Amino acid sequence: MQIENGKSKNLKHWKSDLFNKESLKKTIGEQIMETLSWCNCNSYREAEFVVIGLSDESHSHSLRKGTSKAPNEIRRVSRTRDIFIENGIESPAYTNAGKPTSKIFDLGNVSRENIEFVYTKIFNDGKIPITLGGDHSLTTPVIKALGKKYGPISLVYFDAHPDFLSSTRDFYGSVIFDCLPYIDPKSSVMVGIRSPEQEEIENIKKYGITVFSPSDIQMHGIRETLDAIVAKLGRNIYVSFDMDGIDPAFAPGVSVPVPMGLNPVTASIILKHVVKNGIIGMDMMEVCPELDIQDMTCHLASRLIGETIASVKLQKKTLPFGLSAIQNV
Ligand SMILES: [Mn+2]
Repeated sequence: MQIENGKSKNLKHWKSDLFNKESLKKTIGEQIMETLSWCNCNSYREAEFVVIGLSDESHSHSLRKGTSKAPNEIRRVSRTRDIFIENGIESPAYTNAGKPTSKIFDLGNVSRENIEFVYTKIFNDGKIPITLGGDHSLTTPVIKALGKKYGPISLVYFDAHPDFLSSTRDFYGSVIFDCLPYIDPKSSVMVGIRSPEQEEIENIKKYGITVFSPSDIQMHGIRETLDAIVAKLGRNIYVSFDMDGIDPAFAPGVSVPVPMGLNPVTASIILKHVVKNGIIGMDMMEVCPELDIQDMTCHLASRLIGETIASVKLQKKTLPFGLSAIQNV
């Protein structure tokens, strides 16, 4: 196995005594200029969440290219928009869910062929991976690695498209079908779906995944939607977030935009609600920085990740009046 920047290192030499920022990056992760703004520790060993960039789009069929640049761009935008400098001192901008109090470490970027090794390692070390994609097909090897360890996964899939084709495999349109051996469809949900193909509708019915379209959510309201989603979910929750689930008015920088999508507040409320009792991992996929407008999609991706991480351990927090209403959604 080779690392992405061309240095030929065998990952089996990734020993636990190398788990500090510099040596770990030399050993496994591609050197990156900046870490995600939410990252607050320099050591893999003490981290509870591990941010990993997957800067690959080789299994996308989209005419709009550029998702491989998203991990580094989301990091860069996150640091310019979510950290303020006051008198030379960095001041992080908190989320609606408060200050992320967990230990978060940015590992850098990892190549597609090293996904299984890296995610299995992260699992074995009891840490939670937060992935920056990349095209959505990269979710498949991540879910495979985690599913082999955890058993069937309860998947929460934010997307405009079901990604449930079975006639073509191993690409960004067949993620759900490719992951079927590792997920429990009956306890999995799709949120934001509004552009399915006939074959995908048949697969959704056949395997019994519950779908919440943006119209469903608007018609039934957010509280009823939250109850319906939670009623479906099981253990081992994994959140996969395709930024095209959000309306292109808010997230234009994606590879396959579809109008009439989720608004960011709705998406963040659902996110916060489904992750609050714990997740086994999360990914943020399909951002296309070159097609973005004033970095708004990259910034939103960063904020949704921040909301998620800050929400996972909300139970112990006391928040100021006003924010607590958000906490208790
Ligand atoms: Mn997708």
